[in-house]
Amino acid sequence: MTAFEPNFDDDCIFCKIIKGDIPSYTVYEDDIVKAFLDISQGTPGHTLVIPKTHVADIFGYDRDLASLVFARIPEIARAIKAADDRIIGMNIVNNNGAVAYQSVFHSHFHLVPRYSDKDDFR
Ligand code: DGP
Repeated sequence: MTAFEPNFDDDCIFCKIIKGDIPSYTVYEDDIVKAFLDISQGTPGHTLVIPKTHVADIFGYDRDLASLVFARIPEIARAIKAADDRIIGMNIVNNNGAVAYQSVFHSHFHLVPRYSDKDDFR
């Protein structure tokens, strides 16, 4: 496996979550990623997947890091779906840059379970 060397930004709220300095509800965690519930639940189970190293946005990934992080997203999505048989779909959203509605500048993927076509999430 590629050597993975975490690098944290002391001012980053998600780096603080990774280090445990800010509490979060962990859905999944390994050496490479952490998945935790979004503080603002678009739908029940709305989860953020983040690399366990500080990368501001999609433009900061090299191929090795992308391979490690992206490979885990389908597995985490499947586990969330398997946890509740009411889940029939999922939006996976990644905002990059303030103009694209990114508000936390540590790259993250929103996994938003869908329960029906009436979910209040767009
Ligand atoms: P975005 O707008 O794509 O950058 O999404 C950032 C998300 O991060 C937003 O849905 C709310 C979530 N968030 C912000 N601060 C915290 C926090 O301290 N804890 C958790 N669990 N989520 C947070």
